[in-house]
Amino acid sequence: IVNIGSGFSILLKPFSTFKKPFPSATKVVNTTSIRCTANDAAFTIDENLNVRRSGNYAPSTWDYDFFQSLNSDFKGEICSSHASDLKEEVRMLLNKEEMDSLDKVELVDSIQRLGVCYHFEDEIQRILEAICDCNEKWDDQDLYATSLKFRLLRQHNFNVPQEVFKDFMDESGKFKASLSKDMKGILYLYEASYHSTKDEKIMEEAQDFTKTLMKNYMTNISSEDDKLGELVSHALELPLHWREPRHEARWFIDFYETSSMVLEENMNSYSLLQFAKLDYNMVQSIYQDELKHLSRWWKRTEWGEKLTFARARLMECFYWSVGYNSRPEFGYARRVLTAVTAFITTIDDIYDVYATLEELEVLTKLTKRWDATELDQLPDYMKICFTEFYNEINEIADVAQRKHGVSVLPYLQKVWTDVFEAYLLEAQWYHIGYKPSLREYLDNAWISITGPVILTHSYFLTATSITDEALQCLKTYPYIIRLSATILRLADDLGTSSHEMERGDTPKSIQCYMNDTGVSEEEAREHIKYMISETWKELNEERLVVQSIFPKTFIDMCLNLARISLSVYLYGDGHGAPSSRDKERLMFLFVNSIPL
Ligand code: LA6
Ligand code: MN
Ligand code: MN
Ligand code: MN
Ligand code: MN
Repeated sequence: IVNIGSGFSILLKPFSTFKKPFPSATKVVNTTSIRCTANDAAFTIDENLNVRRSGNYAPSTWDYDFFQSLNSDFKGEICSSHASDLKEEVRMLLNKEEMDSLDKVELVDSIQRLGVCYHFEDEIQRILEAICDCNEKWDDQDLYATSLKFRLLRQHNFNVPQEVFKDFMDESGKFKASLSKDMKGILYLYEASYHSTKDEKIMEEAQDFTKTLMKNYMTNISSEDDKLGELVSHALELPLHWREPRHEARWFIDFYETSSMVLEENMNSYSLLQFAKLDYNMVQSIYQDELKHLSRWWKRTEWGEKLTFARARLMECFYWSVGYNSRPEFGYARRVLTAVTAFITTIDDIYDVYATLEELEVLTKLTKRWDATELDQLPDYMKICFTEFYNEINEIADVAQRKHGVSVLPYLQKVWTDVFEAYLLEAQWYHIGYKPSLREYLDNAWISITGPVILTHSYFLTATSITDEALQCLKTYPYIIRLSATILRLADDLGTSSHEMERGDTPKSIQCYMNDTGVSEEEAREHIKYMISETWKELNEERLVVQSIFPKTFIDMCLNLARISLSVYLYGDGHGAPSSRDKERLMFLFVNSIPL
């Protein structure tokens, strides 16, 4: 069914004098009326009688002048020397010998949640190794301590078995009912349970048990000003392990400051908090410089004026790139990945909305040959887009080749052409009204959501040295890429498919599952969420499997791609149709500093 040639054409009912897409089309397969349910401005007819649909996306909230006006006080010598003093105070705390192991792991946990653990990786590693080495007895600790240690160790790839929780269970394999009084312990067990792999029954039991208790706790909460309640509801929204770290840090800094965690007499946590705030603001000022640079690039492309049908989302694209890797030293990677994400956004709109099927078939063939001189065969808007696109990607490949002495372009070419083919297949499905099964859809959709593009570029942008083994593995897309991309796809479908269906698009995972099983949309959405959590378990497992092949930075980026997608689509379509909450989040991240 899907192998339709370029002779395919559709007759428009309300405009039946127009033949679409090309006047030369000869074979009329069927008399089909264009679905135009969104509203009456959802498409236009161009001078060659081609139907040009519109995604009906709003213009960007952020313009060039706004980016150029960004300004921060948190740069310069005085600021960095203050920060390095505070940093040494925190380091001394971490190195303190007389601290007991629970206090130490609590400190590590706070440092991580406050977003500054990247400064203390060696110290943290040593602390966790010490806990493993001294074969601490797990059985004389309470639920809170056990859960916290378990989570930290698993976060850092230490092998700690789920059986450490056996003592909290009764003979029938259920967690003891008496634990329900210990809400802090329950919360920490809940967070720990997200570090499980697929067949860990104790962890699964732990998650069901804690989730129910936490939900009850929230319905019975008595005081507005309940700090534990605040943590519990935050955790129920998304567990820590799934959260995009930078936004989480911003949230936690506020929480930490107003909770009893910082008592006035506790100078230790006071310097930690000060350090976290200052570091946050200093890194934010680096992001602002990157945004200024990027907005100059974006202006130079003139896509905003020339490709008006597409979403202009520079700020949102930048947020994706911070999500993949927020470290200050990865500025070049972020700039490239922001541009890549902007390409994806525009090209996706070309395939999904604006182009005719015939144009897409020609385009997909040409991009496979990767030859800019052939672009003449394409309509102007495609020429504008792909001239810039080739230049940038070739340049990225050059930079990587100069750095590593490896020919990188073939790898980039392959991921992009795979995406374009996946895009084309979806466009073909849409045009003939084909309804794939969920399985068939996902086999294509983890590629069409561009997870492989992002992660392949990420590898070349961040690896300190490139190995043959990693290259071999990248060529056939390691499973970890598929897992991460699957979460991205499912999260995107949860956030964007309502609008996509309204506008007209191929069925997405929710609709495919409804077609497969006959369930309601609500049930299908629950199923997709369940699939996300099952995929996370595999991701937890796979990150260990590929440790010997890929650098830690790359593996972290695979997990972070899953995290940033859950974040962007948490309140709806935070990429295409950002809500006021999405905009507020971007203000927190990139515009407003934290008062010291
Ligand atoms: C998805 O839009 C899109 F363009 C993004 C930039 C977000 C995901 C991509 C990354 C991580 P849309 P479709 C770069 O929901 O058509 O239109 O595949 O994607 O559902
Ligand atoms: Mn860490
Ligand atoms: Mn789309
Ligand atoms: Mn698409
Ligand atoms: Mn989508």
